[in-house]
Amino acid sequence: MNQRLAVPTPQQLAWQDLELGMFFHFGINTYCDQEWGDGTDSPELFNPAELDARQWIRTAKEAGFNYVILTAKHHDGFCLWPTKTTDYSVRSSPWKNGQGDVVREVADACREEGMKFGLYVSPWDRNAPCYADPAAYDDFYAEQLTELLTGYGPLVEVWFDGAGSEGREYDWKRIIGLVKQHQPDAMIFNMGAPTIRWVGNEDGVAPYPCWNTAESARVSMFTSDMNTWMEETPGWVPAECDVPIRKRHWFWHPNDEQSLHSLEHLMDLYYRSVGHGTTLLLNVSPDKRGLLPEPDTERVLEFGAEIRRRFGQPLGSASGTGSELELALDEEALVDHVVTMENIAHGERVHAYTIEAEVGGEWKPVAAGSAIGHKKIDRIEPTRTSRVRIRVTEEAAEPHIRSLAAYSAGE
Ligand code: FUL
Repeated sequence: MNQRLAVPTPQQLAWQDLELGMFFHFGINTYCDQEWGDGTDSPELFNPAELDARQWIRTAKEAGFNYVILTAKHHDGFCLWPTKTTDYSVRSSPWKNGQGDVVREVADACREEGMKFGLYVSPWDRNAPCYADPAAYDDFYAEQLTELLTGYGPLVEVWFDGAGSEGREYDWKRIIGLVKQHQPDAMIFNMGAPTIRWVGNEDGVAPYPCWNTAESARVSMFTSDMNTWMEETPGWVPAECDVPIRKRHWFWHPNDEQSLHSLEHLMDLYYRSVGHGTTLLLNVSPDKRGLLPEPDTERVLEFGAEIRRRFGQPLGSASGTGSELELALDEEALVDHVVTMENIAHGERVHAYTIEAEVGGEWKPVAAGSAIGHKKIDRIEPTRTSRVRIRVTEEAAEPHIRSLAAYSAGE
């Protein structure tokens, strides 16, 4: 009965536990007040005189983020590392007299701070003349990837963006082969033979239920086409929700603080991403100086603090197998959140469940759902109780509940 259930690899399992990632969109666009460069902006513009990758990583860490992803190359083709493949890179910029390497600085800061590090490498390249020749570009892209996969230590994720590549075929067999060869533990985002998938929007929210199994996902924001994944793509392909902290702006823009999302909005995203069992990849863009701007830093720290305030300390928690699990609290409390996790190493077994609280000697339903997967957060009507239980009403196999926890978050 269990045999048909998809299960994660140990690497996927570890990645799903990370829950919060920070995206850094940084590059030539940062200097041009634009989201998509066309590959003609001069490298002379790139000069992050105060660049301090430690400030980025410490902020991420202090806010409770567990991995970061840097745009090593966005669609404009400008490379943040001194690649041998093109002159369109930091090497042609005045920054550190062309001797700098942003990828190196972020990788070093991550190593020092114990932060997991990943890279975004846009397949679509608007600068490379060879882009027009698919075979030549495959060679070029493979070389760029090899530099990144071999030069900067362990990577947690490689982010393959479908934007601009709608309808274009790359040599995925070769690309995925390179990732597997050099970074066998890295997650592969959405293309080729992915191990994680795009949630399908850039709003930072997952639908509910958001099952961990999938056969395809959308290519990009600009098409309703679904990706064709290679045959060896695993059945277990959990979703990642990406969203910029400034409304629809992935790169930094001057005088744009009004587009910073509110704390309330970010908390809503948290409930609808992590709370629906996915990871949240929140973009905070470094500015022209090469620093995370103060208002964004403050907001993301507030966000982390609010997550800790609500979910840092449960009133109690229980774990176990079977269709029913009870959590007895030490004393009666006002419960307003119940957070359930499956032990997904055994697959996603729960298909329907009810959460009940004992009130006046009777079990009263307070929440119900379908998927649990890595995590489900149920915000419930504040209920005074000392006993909470989950009843699984539909299951693929015997449920393994990693944790059933109750909280009094005051929200
Ligand atoms: C999209 C890109 O076009 C945006 O610029 C950004 O990089 C986002 C994460 O993915 O597809």
